[in-house]
Amino acid sequence: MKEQLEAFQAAALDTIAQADTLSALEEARVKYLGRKGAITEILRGLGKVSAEERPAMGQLANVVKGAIGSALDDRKVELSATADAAREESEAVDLSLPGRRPQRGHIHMVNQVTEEIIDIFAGLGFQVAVGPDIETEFYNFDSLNTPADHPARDSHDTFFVKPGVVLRTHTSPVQMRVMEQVQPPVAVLAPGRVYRVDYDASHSPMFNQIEGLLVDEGVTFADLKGTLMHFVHHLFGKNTKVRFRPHFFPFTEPSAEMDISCTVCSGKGCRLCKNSGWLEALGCGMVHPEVFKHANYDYEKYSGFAFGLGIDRIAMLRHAVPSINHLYDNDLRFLEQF
Ligand code: 2NM
Repeated sequence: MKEQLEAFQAAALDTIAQADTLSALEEARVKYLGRKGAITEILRGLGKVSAEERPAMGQLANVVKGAIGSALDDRKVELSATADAAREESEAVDLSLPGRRPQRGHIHMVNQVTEEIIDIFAGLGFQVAVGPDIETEFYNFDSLNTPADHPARDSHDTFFVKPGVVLRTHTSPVQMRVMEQVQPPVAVLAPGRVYRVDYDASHSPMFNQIEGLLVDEGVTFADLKGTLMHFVHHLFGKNTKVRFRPHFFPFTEPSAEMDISCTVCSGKGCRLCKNSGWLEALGCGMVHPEVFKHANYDYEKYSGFAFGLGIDRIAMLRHAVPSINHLYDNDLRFLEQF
């Protein structure tokens, strides 16, 4: 039995020395010292050993067990250290690698154009005013001289929140609210989101508008023209031509639409301007006396001009964007280009 134990120890120590992973080592522990392991098997043979020899054999068995146990412990310490070192190396940070540039956001193209337009009018003394997207029919229509039977007021053109309450179809109600608060002179710009029931390549149910309003004593259509020409020359360049065509709006009289010479062909005729040489830019006019009545302005003393333009259309012209919906789909592959 002594030889058996010695051979057993030698085999165990050899296996332990050769175990090169923690799991191989655990396998060895189970094999030699486990409850169903080889040492148990040998100790069972102790019964057949003579009574004189038994204590010595028992002692030897314990020595062998102890030797294997401490060999296992020592090897475990070694292997753990190796495993730690390997993990440290694989997880090490290479400080010489170039960093990853964090993605940086930027101002949306529509808001960039809004800010440009505001800057131009701010240079003329206009101030920015804002108001709610959800408006009463009174501020959105009635106070702006738009009669109850006007086609723009039906649910085919206007989003109704509930009877008497709409999503504003223009930012004019903002100007109305300003006029209620302050007496002339006023010069305000009202930028913001507006909503209309319309959806195709050139219409989005939500779009952005800027309206302007200037009221004082002696304001004329010549002031309107001069102001808008200054604006166009600064936004599109000094060589841009303008023309005014008579139009109708309920809240201005007279009213006009202003065209600018085509930004692509400078008026020679191209696909963008449908060979006309002109692009529709904005609507404008002299504020209707009925509007001043609602504002409690003395329409004998004061006169004023107002205008409104779609920022999206201008942003599209600027960057040759084929569909307005590109502006609002929030596809970063598109937006990041501007
Ligand atoms: C436009 C065209 C013409 C306009 C009128 C007013 C107000 F409040 F003074 F009555 N604000 N904006 C106006 C006038 C808007 O958009 C095409």
